[in-house]
Amino acid sequence: MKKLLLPLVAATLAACAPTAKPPVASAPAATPAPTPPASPTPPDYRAQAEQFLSGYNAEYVRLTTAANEAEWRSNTHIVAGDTANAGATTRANQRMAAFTGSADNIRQLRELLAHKADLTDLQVKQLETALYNAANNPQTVADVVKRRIQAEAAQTEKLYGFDYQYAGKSVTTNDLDELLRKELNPQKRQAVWEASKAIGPTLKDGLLNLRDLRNQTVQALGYPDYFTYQASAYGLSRDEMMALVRKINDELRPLYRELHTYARYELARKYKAKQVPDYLPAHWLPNRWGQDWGSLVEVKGLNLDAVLARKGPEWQVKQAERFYQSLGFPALPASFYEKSSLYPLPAGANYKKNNHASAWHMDLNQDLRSLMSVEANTEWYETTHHELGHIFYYQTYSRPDVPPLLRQGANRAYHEAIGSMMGLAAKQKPFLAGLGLIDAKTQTNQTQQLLKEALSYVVFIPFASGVMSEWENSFYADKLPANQLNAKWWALCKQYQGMVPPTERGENYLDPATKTHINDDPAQYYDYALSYVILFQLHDHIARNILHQDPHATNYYGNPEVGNFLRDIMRPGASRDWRVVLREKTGEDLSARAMLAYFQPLTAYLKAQNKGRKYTL
Ligand code: X8Z
Ligand code: ZN
Repeated sequence: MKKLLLPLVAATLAACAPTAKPPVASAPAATPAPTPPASPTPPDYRAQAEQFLSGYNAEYVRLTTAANEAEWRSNTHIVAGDTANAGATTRANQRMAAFTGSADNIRQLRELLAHKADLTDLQVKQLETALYNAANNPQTVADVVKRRIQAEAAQTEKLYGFDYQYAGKSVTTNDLDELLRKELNPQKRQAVWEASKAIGPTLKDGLLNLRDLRNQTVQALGYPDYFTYQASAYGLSRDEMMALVRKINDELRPLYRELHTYARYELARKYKAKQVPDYLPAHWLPNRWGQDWGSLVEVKGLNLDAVLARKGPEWQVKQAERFYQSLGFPALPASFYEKSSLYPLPAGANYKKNNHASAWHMDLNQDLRSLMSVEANTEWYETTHHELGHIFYYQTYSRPDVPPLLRQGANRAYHEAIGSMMGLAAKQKPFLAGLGLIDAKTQTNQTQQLLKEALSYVVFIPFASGVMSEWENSFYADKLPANQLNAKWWALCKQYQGMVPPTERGENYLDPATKTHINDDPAQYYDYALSYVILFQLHDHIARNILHQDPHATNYYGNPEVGNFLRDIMRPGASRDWRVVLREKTGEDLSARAMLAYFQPLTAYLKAQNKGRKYTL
């Protein structure tokens, strides 16, 4: 997702703030109040808040729509040297900032929040969300905000306008990813990997500038740094967030250690290396950042790539939509297909587009769009389900009961979890067999399937909760010095992923900046780590308690109860506390329990495979 409200990073502080009031609208109590003593009428704070919020929400929708339209153009039509789009985006975002961060709005929000006890829960949540948004744009430091908005637009242009070169030719990131999945020659792999990192240094000045501007912006409303600001959307301090992601990483570490050992030996054999390296060379892995190794394993009888190659990219998108519809979600509006940008640009196009998938809630209502470069392969099949998860989330909470300010996920991780869970479910054998994509009678090896899944989902955790979160925590909150950016990155890659670069990567490179989120979704990559934990919690509940199926072999297709379960979570948007929602829907708090249980059967297999091998983590 992440492209909704880029300049605002809207989220809710209120999610975890316990309030004593019942979650009711602003209607007066049904029983008549006793006659009040004759004294001046107390101010009706609920009515005041209602009036303020109705004006605020209307303007918020108007400005968000305009900013999203400009951002959409900036992300789908990038012409080298043409700054018109960046200019328009900057102006739209500045209008948005001038409103959301205005001194007048901040004052009114604070005044109303001083009377929390007199307001409804829904009002408090909206006011707190608006104040959270204000902290990203406070007009008390208007010049800082203005420079940040300009710098963000310029960084986006650089990031998505970059001309990747390999073997003397311009290539897309899809091309590079495909080569990293398929190329067998280690020298060529290294050249591909290096080509994918060439963008890093071009983003360095911009990123350092953005770090300072982002920190200074939120400091004006009392947040010590940008990382703390982002974590506060979960109701967590920076230390609490880091403790949470470290715990998740620790819990999955024993399994990761087995996968790491397994991969070192398997890849050394595959690339005919003389020795098994202690740490995985980054260019051996089938992903630019080593965050997903799923394509290393092909399960006989379950070759999804072969199926998808026959069906084509358009079918993938329609199939993902059909899956959601089968659970009772409505069809996507025609405008989704008319206005989205779903496929790679034609060869020879004289402009570029953002190559990273995203889902957009343009008008906080029914203008839903996705920006992708879908090709017929398993990675895009998964990503399509992921993005449609955001889209159906937007659609589900866009209703009169959810005020525009709260049209967000229960927290950001929930928004990431829904579609990722559907992507997991859409790759399981009974689902594929039910659709006739594979033959149900074909024998497949369940352990190999579980191994393939672990190489995607478990392997992701040290990257997301370790490398990315630690680096951004250190970058924003500890002000990592400019001459240690790359060294810190690779120290974390070694520590968490057990991965090293093919050659020395000095400070003339900036490898973290090759990850889009470092530039344009700052200090929130832990969202994905948390989303994986949540997705297994939801999937476990669906499999066991709704479908009564083995979580490893489910078929959600056509089950309305699964749809109802998901819609119950999605419908309130951010108007309910995310912890309460999780407990209510799954019976447990946020926990890696379900994820660990899912992969537990793999441990014995990996231990047997790794017997006698050297462990280095
Ligand atoms: O960025 C994404 C989505 C868009 S919200 C495609 N993901 C992370 C990534 O690609 O790094 C999905 C999982 C991890
Ligand atoms: Zn997403």
